[in-house]
Amino acid sequence: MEFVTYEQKGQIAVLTISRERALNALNSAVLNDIEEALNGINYDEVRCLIITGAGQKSFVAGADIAEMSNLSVAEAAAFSKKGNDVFRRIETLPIPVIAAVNGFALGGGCELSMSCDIRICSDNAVFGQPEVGLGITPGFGGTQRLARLVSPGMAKQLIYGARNIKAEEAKRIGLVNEIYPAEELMAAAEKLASGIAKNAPIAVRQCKKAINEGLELGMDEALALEEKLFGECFETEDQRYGMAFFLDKNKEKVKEPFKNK
Ligand code: CO8
Repeated sequence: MEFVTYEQKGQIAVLTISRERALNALNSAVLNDIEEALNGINYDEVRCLIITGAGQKSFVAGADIAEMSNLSVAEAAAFSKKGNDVFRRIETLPIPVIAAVNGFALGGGCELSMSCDIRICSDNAVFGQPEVGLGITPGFGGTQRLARLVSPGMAKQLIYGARNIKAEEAKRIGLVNEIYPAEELMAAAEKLASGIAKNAPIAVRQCKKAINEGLELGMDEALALEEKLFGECFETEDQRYGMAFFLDKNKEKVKEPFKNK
């Protein structure tokens, strides 16, 4: 892979978009590389994925404007579909994904971060959907995910106004969970990922499914989905062990790591 590095560190993995000379802008080759890296995840071992950008300045500064500039209607729709397919894949990965946003997250970069389960950022991060200033709409899920993540009114204000916002404002509107000094961001992301990875992996996956799929349903169906996913945790080794450990009165032993994959 020319534009993505993928590194596994025990139960967590870090996917870094690495096209620094263009502030990690997403062209077709970068999207292909992201897809290839996702194909290579070993789910028997990896329990949480972190996505970040190479360098100190940018997470991803958007889809590649040079590549897009001369597209036909059909080609543009196809490029939008390609990005949407890759980001939907990220959104529905069986394991949680953390976006460690280390600088510009504009256009497709903001959209990439929104396909992740959790966003944290550096204090120099900038978020925005500047597309209408370029004569286009957001096309990698921005119109849909921003409206769901913040509120339709706030999403419309940001998208119609093509206004970039800094980390503090992104936190205030609920777009990111936490802000860190740039040099502490990756350590914070790894700590967050490790905190997730130590929990029962089947249960964590079921929670991701319950939240993501439940948000698409009416409340009655969503609760039925929760009941099903809750039920499926039972009789697993992790459920038996997790509850038996809690109930054990003789607790001098150290809690063993959860084993299920
Ligand atoms: N595409 C291509 N190249 C880029 C991009 C980009 N999105 N962003 C930066 N670059 C390149 C620059 O052209 C420059 O290259 P070079 O050195 O060869 O001139 C290099 O990266 C460094 O950039 P700057 O010199 O501009 O750096 P600055 O620090 O001055 O500015 C900014 C940084 C503010 C981030 C500025 O680069 C910028 O505004 N970039 C564009 C941001 C943007 O508008 N992003 C949205 C793009 S549209 C989009 O993402 C739509 C997604 C949906 C697509 C749907 C498919 C049809």
